[in-house]
Amino acid sequence: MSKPFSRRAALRLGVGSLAVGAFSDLPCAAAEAPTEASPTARPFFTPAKDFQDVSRGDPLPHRLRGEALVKAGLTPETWRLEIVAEDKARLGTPRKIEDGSALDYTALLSLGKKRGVRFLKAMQCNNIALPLGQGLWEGVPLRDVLALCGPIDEARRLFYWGFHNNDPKQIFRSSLAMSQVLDSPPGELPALLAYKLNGAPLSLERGGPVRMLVPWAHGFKSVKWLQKIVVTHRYDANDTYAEQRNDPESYLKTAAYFDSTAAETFAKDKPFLIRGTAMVGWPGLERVEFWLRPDTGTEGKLPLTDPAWQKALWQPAVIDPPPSDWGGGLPDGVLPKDVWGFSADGKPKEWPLRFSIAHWTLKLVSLKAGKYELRVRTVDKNGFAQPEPRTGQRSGRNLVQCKLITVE
Ligand SMILES: Nc1nc2c(c(=O)[nH]1)N[C@H]1C(S)=C(S)[C@@H](COP(=O)(O)O)O[C@H]1N2
Ligand SMILES: [Mo]
Repeated sequence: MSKPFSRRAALRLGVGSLAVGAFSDLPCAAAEAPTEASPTARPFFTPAKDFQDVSRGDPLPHRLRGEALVKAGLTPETWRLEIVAEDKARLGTPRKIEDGSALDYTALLSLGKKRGVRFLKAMQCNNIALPLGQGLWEGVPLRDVLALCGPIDEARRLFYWGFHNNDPKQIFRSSLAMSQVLDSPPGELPALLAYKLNGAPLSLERGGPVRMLVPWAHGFKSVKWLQKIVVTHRYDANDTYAEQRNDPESYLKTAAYFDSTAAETFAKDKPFLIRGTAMVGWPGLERVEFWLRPDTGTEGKLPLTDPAWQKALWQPAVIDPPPSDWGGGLPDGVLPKDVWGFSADGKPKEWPLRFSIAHWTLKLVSLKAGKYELRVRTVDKNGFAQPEPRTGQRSGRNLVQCKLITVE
């Protein structure tokens, strides 16, 4: 586990205190809290069309138009969700296309009027470092939809997939344990069927009319163009991504990323800002911190076994406060009152919120001319710093990034 830069470490390095600005005679730098308004000017929500897209299909379901879209059941009028049982599992009232009992969009939205949940979430792919986009999502808990089909017997997992051009080879599947679906703790975000993003109906590009949304997990659990749910007696995950050496549950990890890892040059004697994003995973975010040292000429490569990691001097970065204008195309730029994690006065109960991002900023001052390696990392609320203790990257990219900086 990682401790914050300690008094003992300070003494070892010959610096008496942690006071900001105390580092000017190290080869490193001093950090100051940024004062400019600019760091918060970054839009917090991503417009739906600007999310990085991770979609399979030939043709891609979100490229279908007109009659093809109607045939695919991907318009609000034609969308249907089948909910059936397989194997030994049983459902009291399965919902099938063939007998007209499949759930439709109107029924889902009217359930949403009673049970709907609004919440912030960043979509992050386990194979891509930076989150793909973040928004205000709205949907209805999967458990409330399933309750329409009860009683449920002998079901251990729930499998689901979406439109796939009616070609079995194109199915993109995911799954949840029945207890993850039915027994999520009250007050915690459940798995949902999402039909709105940033106050607008969920676009086809983002998986509309309805997509699965698993708030705590990497993107592959959040299947787009959702059309089929199967409760099963099987106990194993059948996720398409489970074949890629990752953890099929894939809870989001806490990690910091530079907005750009590209090498940059700055003018001496002028403070400069470095910005980035922190993903707040299941273990929450305690702090973001940085380590600056003279360039060692390895293009920023530093094996995890290198003793330099143990001696690193980590200093705090500044996490941006909640924005007042959330951006992203939200009507009037204002959050609705009933967003998960916010109190009645419209303020978040804690910041940053789990499963969403925080922006962070570094303001570096008093740097001597030279070349530097800059690294940032998060420490989660369990006291674990990136990437410890897990170094494999198949279940989320959380290696400590490095950015090369030249001051001249
Ligand atoms: N039907 C379907 N759903 C899918 C995918 C897909 O290829 N097909 N890709 C998944 C993966 S791997 C990710 S990371 C997210 C990306 O969501 P986005 O395209 O809305 O950013 O969607 C998930 N849902
Ligand atoms: Mo993904």
